[in-house]
Amino acid sequence: MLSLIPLPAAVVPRAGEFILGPNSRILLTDNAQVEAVQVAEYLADMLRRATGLRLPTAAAEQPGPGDIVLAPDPAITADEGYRLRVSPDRIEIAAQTPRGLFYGVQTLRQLAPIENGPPRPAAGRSDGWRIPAVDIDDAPRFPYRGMHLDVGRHWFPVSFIKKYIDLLAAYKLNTFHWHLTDDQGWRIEIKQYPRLTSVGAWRRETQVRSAGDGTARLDGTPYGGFYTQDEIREVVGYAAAQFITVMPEIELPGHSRAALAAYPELGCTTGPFEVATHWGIHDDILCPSEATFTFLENVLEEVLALFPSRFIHVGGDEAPTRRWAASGAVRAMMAREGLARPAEVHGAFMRRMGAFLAARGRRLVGWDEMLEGNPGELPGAVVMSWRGQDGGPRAAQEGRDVIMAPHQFTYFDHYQGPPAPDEPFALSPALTLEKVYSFEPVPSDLDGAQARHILGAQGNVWTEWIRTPDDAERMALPRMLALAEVAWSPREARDWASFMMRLPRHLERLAAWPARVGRTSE
Ligand code: TNX
Repeated sequence: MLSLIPLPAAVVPRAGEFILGPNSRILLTDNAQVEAVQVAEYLADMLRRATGLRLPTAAAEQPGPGDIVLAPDPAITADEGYRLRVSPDRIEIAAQTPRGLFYGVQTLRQLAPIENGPPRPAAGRSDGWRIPAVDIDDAPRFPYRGMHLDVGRHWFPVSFIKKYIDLLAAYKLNTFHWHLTDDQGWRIEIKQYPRLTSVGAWRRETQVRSAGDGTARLDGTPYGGFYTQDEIREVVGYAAAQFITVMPEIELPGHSRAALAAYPELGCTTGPFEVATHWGIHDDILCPSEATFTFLENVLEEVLALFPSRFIHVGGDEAPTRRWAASGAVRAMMAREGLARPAEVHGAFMRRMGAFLAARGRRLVGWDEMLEGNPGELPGAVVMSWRGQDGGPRAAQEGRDVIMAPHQFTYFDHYQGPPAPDEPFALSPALTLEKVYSFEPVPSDLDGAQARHILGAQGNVWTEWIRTPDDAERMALPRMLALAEVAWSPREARDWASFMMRLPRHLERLAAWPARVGRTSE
């Protein structure tokens, strides 16, 4: 059995095996695109880590025995699809796009020895590493396959962000949803508003709980951190080299206490506001004034310059309307704009931001609460469905595109099973690996046309109770692998027993995972 995760669309084992040895080469066609050359170099780097062999990359020569050939093939129509042929004679990876080649390389990687694993003689033989012959034809089920990380509640170093991106790439996920702002911290440098990070990135202390403990207390220790624009660019470039889009999230109008602490004039009251030290839902949110809209548009201009992603997430979740309802200015705005309920002010936020983004060729993404404020048409907007499984189907029925991230199946801040005695506090009920694996992103009540609005699925890692990179990994893994298979593999091919048979090899691989695997400028 080949331990491939996510399971490819079609796998046909063949007789024999390919031998990778010191004379193997990685060959590209003469006119290969720059990105394809980079994929070849990535493969060479990976095989070096796995076997110690330094294989040359060369432009198309006649492939000889033991060579690996990366070839363009316009007949492979799926943008992310590829064909992998391992025969005793050679390995061939074909795709229409460099992205497809990259996924073929990721599949080959799972057939090769573990990188930085325990030293292995070449499968016990002196003449090379053996890779079983196989024909694989593969393409993803969904175009959007995401993992989220909340760096607002806790900040994670760039080195870990890169490792996270490496992990996503290894499992053919293609979007990193970077949750950059929240009540408890603003984590992205914005040149026009320096107080967002000089003030908004720091909190006085943090609400904590001991392992398994229900009682919360404040730890009395100042906490903070942020990413400079140079660091952001570095991460975006690092991800792009692995065909991962970084989708930033700037939370509005709620989850914005850090922004209010920095610029109190954006609130509906005079505050005072403080970067939050407690978790949960906070009443102080952005006030729908021209000053706020100008601020948000200026912030987003800088964000757009940093992130080429078509999708830009603007939050929209958990925004209580209490402050709006009590504000004379907001009531006057509602009368002026014909908004019946304070909730519709939320729709006004979404319309304004949606139009701003659309005019710049981007698409607004919002949590499913965005549907409740009568946002109207919102051309191009995408709903991220998290509160159960109703928001998604409703949005799809309204003709909106949807990303499914229902908390019952994709919230990796919940325990994975009965907590170990010393395990850091996490949310209940437990979300087991099997439950993640059972997740079906396309709700059963959608017809074919509606189902095409389901762009894909995402796993979310909220970090109120996740303080360190080790903890984030422990929570994300191995559930991320189940999610990856849900988002990539054909529905009919999914099989829990088979997944469990394939998993141990990956646990071994993950245990040996180097701090950073991908290529980097550092
Ligand atoms: C709800 S999911 C939130 C987050 C919390 C999470 C905890 C969503 C859009 N909002 O702010 O971190 O629950 O699971």
